[in-house]
Amino acid sequence: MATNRTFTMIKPDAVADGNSGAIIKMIEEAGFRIVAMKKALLTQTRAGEFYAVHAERPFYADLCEYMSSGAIVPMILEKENAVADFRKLIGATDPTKADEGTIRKLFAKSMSANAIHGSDSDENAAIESSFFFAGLEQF
Ligand code: DGI
Repeated sequence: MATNRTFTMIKPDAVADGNSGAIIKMIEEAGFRIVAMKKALLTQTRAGEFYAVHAERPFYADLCEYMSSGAIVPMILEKENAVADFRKLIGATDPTKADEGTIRKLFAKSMSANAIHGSDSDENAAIESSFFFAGLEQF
């Protein structure tokens, strides 16, 4: 299977709770290599651009407010089958439905404050990675 990349960000609830280190440890132990990483703060406008696909959904305004409420840790990750394997590692969007041992089961507080993002396709992984990182920041 080919090595490919996915994009993730540790969300404001998990960063504020001091769970970034534990989450990064789980990611590395699951075999992902960190290609790029930083700490960032989104404005509501930038959060809205990132989640533009959800613009018509009822939770969109709350999502943008929440995603700009505190620092996040965006990362690009590399592994064989990265997108699908990372979605498995983070678990379901709704933490009450997330499997035992997943990042969301362990760290998410609610459907909105669900600790971590993971791209849902190779195409979106590339778009989301370039939203946060220039080519020269990827090693
Ligand atoms: O790829 P995911 O993050 O698992 O889920 P998604 O791309 O469908 O939605 C993006 C984020 O939007 C998700 O992590 C949390 C939020 N969200 C999605 N569906 C709902 C929601 N928030 C609320 N409050 N209610 C929803 O139904």
